[in-house]
Amino acid sequence: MARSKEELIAAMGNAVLEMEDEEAAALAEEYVEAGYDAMEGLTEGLAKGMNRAGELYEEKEYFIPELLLCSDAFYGAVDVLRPHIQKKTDSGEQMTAVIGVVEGDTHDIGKNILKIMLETEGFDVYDLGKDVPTQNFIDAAREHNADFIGMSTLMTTTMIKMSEIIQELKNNGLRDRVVVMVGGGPISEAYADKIGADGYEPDAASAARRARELVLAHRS
Ligand code: B12
Repeated sequence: MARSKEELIAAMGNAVLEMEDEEAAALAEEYVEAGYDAMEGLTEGLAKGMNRAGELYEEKEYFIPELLLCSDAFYGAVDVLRPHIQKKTDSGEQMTAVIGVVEGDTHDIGKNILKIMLETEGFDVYDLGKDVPTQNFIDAAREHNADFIGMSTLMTTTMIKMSEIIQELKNNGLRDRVVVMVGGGPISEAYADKIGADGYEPDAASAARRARELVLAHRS
């Protein structure tokens, strides 16, 4: 008998957690073939499995090699789901985002989820990758005439780079042209306010929705 959406979502999360890359991809195939919602499979299944792996790392049950294998399983299954994620095409607005993980930080799983969510909300996304020098954010914002800049960091030691980028946007006369959001584990609304960002959200789905609202409000 075909498995229910909830069963497959739970199984995908477990496959990520258990580092079973082939199983995770096969479950994702079964999930999309059954016609279930791909976005929900990503946020409720795969991402939750990755978050749980993060908790096990904090509890010293998993270590870096395990996390890398979990992220391999995560990405393999994301590749299966990604073409099936519905984009909002009704907006009619053309919006451009530049995103990246700040210099010194190579944690990019959250940023990669943000990219998918922003595309879903109708943004054209230029992804600068991880460990991105400040100047690259400035150059990309200018080159692509960005409406939105999203910066990510998971480490307290690299948070300062976000403030540096905002300062450089000001120095280059670009700050008023773009909406800036910040996110990642150690970031908070209070920190976003302190450094003069326009917003913060704790997860990528709400971040992308807020990005869209802020960009449209900024234009009007
Ligand atoms: C997975 C992981 C790794 C993986 C990263 C794989 C990869 N490609 O990303 C590996 C194993 C490589 C790794 C390496 C290291 N790690 Co690590 N890692 C983690 C871990 C366990 C989970 C992070 C994660 O992926 N979470 C899942 C994703 C989905 O969540 P997320 O990134 O927060 O993203 C969500 C939101 O924050 C939001 N979001 C993200 N970006 C943005 C941006 C915007 C604009 C918005 C609005 C929202 C938003 O949306 C996302 C989805 O909903 C965390 C601990 C933890 N529980 O967070 C430690 C952690 C971040 N790592 C840590 C450390 C120290 C390291 C290392 C230095 C370890 C070492 N000694 O080598 C290296 C880093 C090297 C470097 N310079 O970058 C520390 C950081 C401590 C600190 N100073 O703050 C942590 C907190 C663990 C700890 N408690 O010590 N790590």
